[in-house]
Amino acid sequence: MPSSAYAPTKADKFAFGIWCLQNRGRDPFGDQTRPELPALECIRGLAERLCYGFEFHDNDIVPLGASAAQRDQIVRDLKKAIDDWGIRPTMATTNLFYHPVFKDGAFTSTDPAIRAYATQKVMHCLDLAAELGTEVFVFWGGREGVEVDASKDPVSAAGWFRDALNFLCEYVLSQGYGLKFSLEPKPNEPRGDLYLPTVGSMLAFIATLDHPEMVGVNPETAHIKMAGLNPYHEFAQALDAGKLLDVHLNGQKPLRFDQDLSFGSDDLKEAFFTTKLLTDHRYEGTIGFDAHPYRTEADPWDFVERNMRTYKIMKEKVQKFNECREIQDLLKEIHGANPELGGMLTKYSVDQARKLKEMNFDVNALAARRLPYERLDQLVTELLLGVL
Ligand code: GCO
Ligand code: MN
Repeated sequence: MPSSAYAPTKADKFAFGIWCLQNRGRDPFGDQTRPELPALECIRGLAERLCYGFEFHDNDIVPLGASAAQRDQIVRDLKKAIDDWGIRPTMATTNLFYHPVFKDGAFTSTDPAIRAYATQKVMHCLDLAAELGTEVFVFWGGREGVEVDASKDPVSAAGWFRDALNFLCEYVLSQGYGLKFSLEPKPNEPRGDLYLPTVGSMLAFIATLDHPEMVGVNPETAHIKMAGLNPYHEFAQALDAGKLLDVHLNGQKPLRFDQDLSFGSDDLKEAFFTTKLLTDHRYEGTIGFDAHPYRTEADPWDFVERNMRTYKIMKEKVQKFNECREIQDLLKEIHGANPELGGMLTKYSVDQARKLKEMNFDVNALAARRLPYERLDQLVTELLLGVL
């Protein structure tokens, strides 16, 4: 297969956080290993590689403390660049974690002034997002958590978080912005424990908001694996709830610090099933990557290219899976038992309940059915190894 077969196109809807490209290779034990690229250079590089969009924090674009005039000039330059280069600002988010003011949380700080400041900072970022034509607005609660449980009651913290989101939903509505919120769960890091650690916790929390219809979830592979969970299942839960507004794809070894590896670099099978989920269910949002280049890289461009390329290769593998005769025959067999009972539980009625209670099941016969999963899984392995 020629290498160009996997070249990205705008129709793939790939997007990268510009903070991923700006990453300087700093970690808690070592200094930066490469220079930080200016935002516009990141955006131009993405556009040149036919990336559909970019994602940004307010302060990736407008430095904290910039004057109104400076902000306006930056936004004018950015708008021109976006038009000239044909790339979209697909997702915006607020940096509520870097400045020391957020050292004990933003919306969940014990200080009402800090909660108010955080909310005000988001309002400015919402204005920016609306002005640039962004559709999805993410909240990643990087500092919304604790090390010391004695310091605050998690129920109060959830209430403060809820108040802020309700307030901000009303702000979006009152301004007539067409923005949707998307909450990004993470179990820990940089805090010892973060509130709302999984897709399930986010979905339950969203149901308690005043405008749940405005709020979805932005799951990230690495965050899921840090909790030891299965990304395919977590993404699926958000999708099943109609809440998968956007995604952060990357790679991660389970139960470790946040590694932010490239998509598929750690676990090809997981990358395959994530791609399969998004493809089979016709997910229409952007394919966002939130990872960073290895600390040993001099620039981010091999990193950018490999993430998109792996996704496209996986998409081809998904098509092969769906067309492979042996796989499909096995699936037909696996799903083919007792078709006459398939609709048994889809609609309740008194009659149906009586009928069910009166049924006799030959459980030994049911238990005896062959489920050829060794062969099925081997076929997936061979597909991924390129020999199928
Ligand atoms: C992380 C997060 C962040 C957020 C981003 C949006 O590093 O754990 O993934 O990258 O996605 O900052 O706020
Ligand atoms: Mn992320």
